[in-house]
Amino acid sequence: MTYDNKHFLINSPILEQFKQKFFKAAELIKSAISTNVPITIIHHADCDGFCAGIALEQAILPLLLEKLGSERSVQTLYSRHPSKTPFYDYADATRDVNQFMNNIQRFKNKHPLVILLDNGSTAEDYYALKKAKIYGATTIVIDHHYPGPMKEGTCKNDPYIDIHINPHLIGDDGHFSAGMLSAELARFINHETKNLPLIAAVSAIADKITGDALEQYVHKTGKHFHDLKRIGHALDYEAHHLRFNDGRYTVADILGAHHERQRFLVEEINEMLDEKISKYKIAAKKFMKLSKIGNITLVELDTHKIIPHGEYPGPGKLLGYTKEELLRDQHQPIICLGYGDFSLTFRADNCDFDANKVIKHLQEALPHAHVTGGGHAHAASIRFAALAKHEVLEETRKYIKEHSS
Ligand SMILES: [Mn+2]
Repeated sequence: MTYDNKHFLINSPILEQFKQKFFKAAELIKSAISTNVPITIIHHADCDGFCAGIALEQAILPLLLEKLGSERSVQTLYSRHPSKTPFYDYADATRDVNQFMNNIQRFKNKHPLVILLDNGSTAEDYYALKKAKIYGATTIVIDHHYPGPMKEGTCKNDPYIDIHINPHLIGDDGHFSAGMLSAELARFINHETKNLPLIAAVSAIADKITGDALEQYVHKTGKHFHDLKRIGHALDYEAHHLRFNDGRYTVADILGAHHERQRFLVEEINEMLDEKISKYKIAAKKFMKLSKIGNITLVELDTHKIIPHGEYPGPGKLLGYTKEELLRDQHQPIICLGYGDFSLTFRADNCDFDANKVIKHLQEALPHAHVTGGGHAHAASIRFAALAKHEVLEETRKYIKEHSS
């Protein structure tokens, strides 16, 4: 197999360590296209997930169209599904297996290639992944969430993943979003894919990624950080309303496919959102509880009682805005807990807080609370038995007091 391009968009020693995996993933996707293997992309329905999905879609669709000759035929062999959960949900895997088994029976389709983006690495993906695999799907996972305990660069889900790209597997955390990794892969699949640095940068800013890699993408876009952030904000709002729809046209427009529509979808929508969010911030400020643990500011907020269920922004975003509002300087240590009746969201900055360790502790200390979930060290969310809410909160405060500096 030859490649149109052997280099990444940016210089990154971390990406270099993965290069062979990127080549293999590109090869697998290209060979799926040339041998009529159906391709299903599943991605988290947030800004990062959509960016990852659109990057690969824009690389794959032109090649599929060239191979099959008509948009109609493309639609029989390609689909993309946003996932409301930040993991491959068992319900979604059930839908996918049912669909592809039907298509194998009815249309003599081949077993599909399932590509999971911004999803797929964590313990919560395990059963869904295994289900797709035992029914014959080939799977690629591009994720940046913590995959749980690792041994020699592999994790629990690996027996059910054909190619697994996740920076955690080589000991890196926080410098790559799924959108960045997917933009790089998109280029290896189809080097004519447009807007990739912008897609990478927007996804990363939305996911609070920092570091040299992000700076290189931002530089390549020729745009200001602030403008890229607003594109991400608009995309996040679009994703919220798309729910289970793939947003093939509007998301691509937000990311620069159509300038006039982009102006509406990004500029006007951001103005409206700024106003809406500033009102929610006033409410958050009034109802949050502040305390001090050493030099850390601890913020607690009943996020679910400020914004009506299902409206934008969701509890995690609201907590993020509250945190930004409280950060007087960029070095101030802060931990925010946003709770509902059976969920808790963590956001932290400038302290060595690791939400995944808190979660592990809660699971051991309160087995009856049925704590599930995870995410990143500084941004994660869990669910628990509603009856255990007070205990979960109390144990979390206790843990933070004992472990934070
Ligand atoms: Mn992400």
